[in-house]
Amino acid sequence: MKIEAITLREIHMPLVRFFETSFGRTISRRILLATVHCEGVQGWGECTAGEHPFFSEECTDTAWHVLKEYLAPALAGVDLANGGREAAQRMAQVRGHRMAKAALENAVWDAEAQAKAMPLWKLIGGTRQEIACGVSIGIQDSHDELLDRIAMELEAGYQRIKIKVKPGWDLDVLGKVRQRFPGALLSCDANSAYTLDDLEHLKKFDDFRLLMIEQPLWPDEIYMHALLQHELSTSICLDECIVTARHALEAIQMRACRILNIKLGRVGGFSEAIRTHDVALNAEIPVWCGGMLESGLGRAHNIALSTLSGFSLPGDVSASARYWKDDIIEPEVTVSSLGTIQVPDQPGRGYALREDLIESLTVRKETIRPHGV
Ligand code: OSB
Ligand code: MG
Repeated sequence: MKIEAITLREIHMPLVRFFETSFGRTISRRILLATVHCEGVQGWGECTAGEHPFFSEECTDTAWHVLKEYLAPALAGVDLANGGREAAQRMAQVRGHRMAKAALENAVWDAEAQAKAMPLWKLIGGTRQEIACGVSIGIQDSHDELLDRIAMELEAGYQRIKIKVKPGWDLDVLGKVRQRFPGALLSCDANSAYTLDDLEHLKKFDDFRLLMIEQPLWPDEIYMHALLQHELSTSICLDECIVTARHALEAIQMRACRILNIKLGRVGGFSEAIRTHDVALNAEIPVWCGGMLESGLGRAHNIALSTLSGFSLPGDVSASARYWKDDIIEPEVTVSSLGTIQVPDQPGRGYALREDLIESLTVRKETIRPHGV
């Protein structure tokens, strides 16, 4: 598959409601999209970097720089015999910048699925036609607001509730949530807000029958999570500190977690996400697909990823309408009253792009062509 040119663009999309984590509040997204133009087919990928380097080192502007100066030039004009996997290999000279790489690699997978007229989820080896959905609910202005939101999402059918926690928004909140929703499948995500000095405090999380506590400690630390997991009965799920399949293997061997969150951007694209999934499946560690407040494009790719057989827990992949007034895909992602998404059977990602809407949301755009063309 020949990459004739690559278009990068930045779109601005206001969230229907703010989303707050231990590292800050997001009210509007600046999202980078990459389009690979290949012999009449356009593959699209989304960069999941945030507006600021708070979740990880990457942000919208570092991704734009690295995509424009290094990653797009590494692929423009190249004939990829082995699709997305080869795209990843050709970008490997750049260290890190995984979310930037994933935007391009996933665009190549998207193009390959269209060129082969097969659903993307089948191309990556998916096995299920329906995926289970949970929601991630941010820190709110009040406890009552949070309880109301949880009630609403459970009523809508979502199978698992995850709440964000941080020092000062944790034990009291979890206590109230448990009291009001004793039977809910409940987890929490700290986004690295604690240290091992908080050990006695973190042990109290065991009182709430949580499915998991996600990434309680440092974003670059696996071993310390192993020490903590040894002290907790609640399962730890790692997010931030697993950026390769090797990390997943190390974490599993160290018993640093019993569950893994896999994000396409965090690990650098479909090929590493599939390898990470395979490592977990082999070790019988359940995985689920995380979210990064994606537009419909990234959401469609998350749905495809979630069809791999090891994704046995409800993910953070939920309905478009929870994030956007108008999503950039057609149809929007909808969730059934049983908390599931039906995986589309059409070729490619299975959701058309609303290109006029995308154009109207675009604030910058640049096309990279092969050298000398
Ligand atoms: O840690 O999973 C996370 C959003 C932004 C950055 C990090 C995370 C999240 C979420 C939201 O939890 C998941 C979503 O609804 O897309
Ligand atoms: Mg997380």
